Amino acid sequence: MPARKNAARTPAGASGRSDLVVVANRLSVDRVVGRDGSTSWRRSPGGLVTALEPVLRRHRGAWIGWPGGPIQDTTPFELDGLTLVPVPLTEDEVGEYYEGFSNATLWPLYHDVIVAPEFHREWWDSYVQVNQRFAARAAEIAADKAVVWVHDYQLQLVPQLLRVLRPDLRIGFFLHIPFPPTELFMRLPWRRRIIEGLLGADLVGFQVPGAAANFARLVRTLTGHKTHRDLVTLSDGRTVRARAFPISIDTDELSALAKSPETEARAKELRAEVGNPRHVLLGVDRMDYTKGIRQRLRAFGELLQDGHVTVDDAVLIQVATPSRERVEQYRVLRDEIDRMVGNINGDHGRIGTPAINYMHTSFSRKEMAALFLAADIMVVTPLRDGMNLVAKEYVTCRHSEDGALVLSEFAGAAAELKQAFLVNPYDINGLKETLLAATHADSRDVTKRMRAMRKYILEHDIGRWASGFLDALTTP
Ligand code: ADQ
Repeated sequence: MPARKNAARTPAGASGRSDLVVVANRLSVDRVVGRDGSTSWRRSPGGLVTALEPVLRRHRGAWIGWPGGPIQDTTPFELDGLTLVPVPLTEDEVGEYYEGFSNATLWPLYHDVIVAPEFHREWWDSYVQVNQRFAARAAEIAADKAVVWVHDYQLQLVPQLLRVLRPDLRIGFFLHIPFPPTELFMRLPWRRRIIEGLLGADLVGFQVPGAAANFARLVRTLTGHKTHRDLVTLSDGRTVRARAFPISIDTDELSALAKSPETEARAKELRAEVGNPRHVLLGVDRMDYTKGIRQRLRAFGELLQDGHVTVDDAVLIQVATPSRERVEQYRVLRDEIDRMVGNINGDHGRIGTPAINYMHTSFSRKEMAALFLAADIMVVTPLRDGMNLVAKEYVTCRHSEDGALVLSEFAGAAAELKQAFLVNPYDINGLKETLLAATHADSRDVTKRMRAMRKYILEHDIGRWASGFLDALTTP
């Protein structure tokens, strides 16, 4: 394997074990391969990493995860005071555990079966095998009585597997995506194993209270354990708490970016680049069938078709970063969205002024902040979403307290951002009306809504989320 340039090979602490361990499908760093074939690591820009890094540093923390790609080296290494512990996956496991069971079984099942989940026994076997590997690695890395925080749907068996190996640990689990109602979850052939896997934790966190309630109901249905409010009591007397901890973003960092004169200038430039229409509408999503991109385009296309708006009134910037392209449904979606955009632009655009400025590009945080500043109306229309951070990012950037957020009722964020223009994205007429209402809204109404949402978001940032979860986990 080529040399790593910026990583030291010393594991955390004198014992080499850590008091706080995060276990997630992906490591918190991305591998960068240089021209000479040497590799180095770069911190990935996500909010989770930002939130957890300071806590991990304070606690001699370690982060366990798949480094991405075919790397087979498992030696822990240090980067910026954090111990990183790679868990390798074989190519078959990437296909079966990750793209298969995680992204083509659990992801659609947990998102209202917007597309049909596939059930394959070999995918499940691979999921079990990889969860065992993560649990075994966490058991080696965690110090005596350490706190271990497991993340997301790819690793739902880890809490129980880890508890068997290390009953001394305090184990937390957080699910970033929705948790489905009983009627849907019951389809899963391995439903009981998943619930038992999660019950290995002391604290199971969800994005919204409804997800925690779904979990409690499934616990009663599938295991017969007693539940009372957020408390599950197991037959051996151990208790598990299941509660909502709505995730947030690093508001300090983003709001500083949005306030910089450079970003403001870039936002003006962006508006000019799309033809200085009266209203700039913006959509930013991973290209995913859960995000309601089709419905958004249909509504906007019909508004142009009906003559309610022209490209002088309103232009849509739609950023859709390609994602999971080896999963069939995602390739189908991308083709369909590409075609819809082509049709709408062909019918309604003018030379130099397309109705939709459509990009697959991945942007820097700075450019994202400029896009949020440039947009009068942010259109967030998922059919189902655990939280949706884009909605929170838009609100954070609007320091002049203007800008309308059109937000799906089915995003976790809708439970907190109650002053948004809320929509049911399945209702195309309703969506059209709401888009028009947002464009015609009185500026005092828009400011009132934005002020209330900003107050809430700035008080509920990612740091508060992380410490809220860890406090609840470590306080008996
Ligand atoms: P995602 O489904 O990935 O997250 P979301 O919460 O919107 O969805 O987060 C996407 C992130 O990627 C945002 O920070 C956004 O700014 C960024 N992003 C999107 N497109 C980008 C682009 N083109 N360039 C640069 N950055 C881009 C999952 C769940 C969500 C949950 C989060 C966090 O599906 O429901 O909110 O985890 O728990």
